[in-house]
Formats: sequence, structure tokens, C-alpha cells
Amino acid sequence: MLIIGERLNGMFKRVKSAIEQKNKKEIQAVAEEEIKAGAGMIDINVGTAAADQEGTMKWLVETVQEKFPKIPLAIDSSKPEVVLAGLKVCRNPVLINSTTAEDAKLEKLLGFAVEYKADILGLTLDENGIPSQKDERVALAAKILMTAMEMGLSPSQVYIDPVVLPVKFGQDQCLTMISAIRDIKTALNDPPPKTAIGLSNISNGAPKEMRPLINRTYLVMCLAAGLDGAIVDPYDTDLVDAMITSELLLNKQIYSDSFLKAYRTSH
Ligand code: THG
Repeated sequence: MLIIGERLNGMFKRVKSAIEQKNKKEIQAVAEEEIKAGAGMIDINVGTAAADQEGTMKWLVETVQEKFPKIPLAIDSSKPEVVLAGLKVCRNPVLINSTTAEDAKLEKLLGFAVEYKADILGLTLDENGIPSQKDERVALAAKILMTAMEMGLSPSQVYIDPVVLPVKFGQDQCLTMISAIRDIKTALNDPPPKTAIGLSNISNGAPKEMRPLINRTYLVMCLAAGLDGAIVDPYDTDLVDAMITSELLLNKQIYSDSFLKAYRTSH
């Protein structure tokens, strides 16, 4: 599974103050820690800290790729102009995070993906919000994939995020999202698109000490349904261990008595 590190986000104090002080070393240290912990992609989100979101995104992308010229970057913003500011300077492999299934936004961001040879993540929501039914989520995934293919992207460049909602506020949705992942991987297209989620959303609002348990249990369930990637806290070693063990049990990694170590050595 692709681990997309979530720590380079302006909502964290450490990143927020590094942005304010234009402290490149600190930003590069966060990226380095995420990569060492197993991240195969770094999510970059300016958060709400900066007044100049476009300038901040540009600076963050330049700062990370200066030290890590090969690590794939996920440019994370709901604002197309902030995404574009990141894409313009990004030379690393890149994922647009994200578009929705709304017509105008979808066309605009798919246009960016074509122009900048980027992968793109589509959220299964549109002007009516996030559907509560599995079939409606899958229909929005189909719309995103079909439009992407019409514009010349391959299914392997498209990630679908079925939008994880907190268990505390909509318990029935946990299974709905898992069913959506399974359908998207098996009933949409061959080859299928990829799937990815923002995992920590599942435990939003739950007591702090319970969140890691909820996160890693849900990750294991999603992996069994075919999940390809997740935006997670890679510093959570129990979470990464659970992910590696899932890959073993799903027959994606050859068994050895030291399978955790073997995975970490090879990634
Ligand atoms: N899907 C996609 N992209 C996303 C999300 C998603 N990007 C943003 C978000 N969701 C994923 N990133 C994070 C980053 C950090 C945290 C959660 C999700 C997190 N927040 C702490 C909390 O909620 O308690 C607050 C941290 C702090 O303020 O110190 O851990 O779903 N495609």
C-alpha cells in the first residue's frame, strides 16, 4: 500500500511555525522523518496558517523537492489556484489532491493533470455533498474515471477517495465506504482506478487515546477490500505494522519470520 504522509500540513504547529519563519530545514526534516517511517509519497497542505496560500504551496513544494528530488508529492488543496501554484514548480512525480465530481471543477483539474502529467485524486462528492449510499458514491467514481479517460488519462493515473466520515457521527457509513472501495476495484473498469483515503477522518472526535486503535483497525478492513493508498500519520508505527501484516495476510508479501523488517528494508 502506498503510504501518503500527512504531517506536512500547516495545521500542525511545527509546520505552521516553520512556514512563518521560512525555515526550510525544519520542513525538510518533517519530510525526511516521514520517508524514513515508510511514506512513499508526501502530502503537502498549507493549512489555514498562511495568508498567501499560493506562495506558501510553491515554497513548500520547492523546499521538499530541493532535498528529495524523487519522492512523489501530493498537492493537497481544495482551491484550484493553490494546486496550480504547486504544479507549476513541481518536478517530482505528482498527485493532484484533489478534485470533486462537480462538472466545472472536474474539467479544470483534469485539465491540470493532462497539462502537468500529474496523477489525480477524485473525491466522491459533488454539488449535492457526499452521498450516503454506496451506489451513489460508486456512480460519482464512475463519472470521475470516465471523464478522466475521455481527456486522455489512463485509469492508473486516477485515484478515487470515497471520503471517509467519522465513525462517531455516522456509524453506518464505515461499511458503506468499504463496500464502495470493493466495487470501485472490481466493478468499474478493467484495469480499475486506484483507491486512497484520508484515514484519520475515521476517528475524528473520538478520545485521543482511542484514535490510533480505530485508525489501524479501519485501515486493515479497507485493505481487505482492495485499498491502494492512504493519507496517514507514518510516525504511528503500530499503524504501519498493521498495514505490513495485512499485506502479508493478503498474500502481497512473501512470508518470512522477519516480515516486518523485510518490508521496511525493501521500501
Ligand atoms: N482525503 C484526501 N485528502 C485529505 C483528506 C482526505 N487531505 C486532508 C486530510 N483529509 C488528511 N490529512 C490529515 C492531516 C492531519 C490529521 C488528519 C488528516 C490530523 N489531525 C489532528 C486531529 O484531527 O485531531 C489535529 C492535529 C493537530 O492540530 O495537532 O491528525 O480525507 N484526499
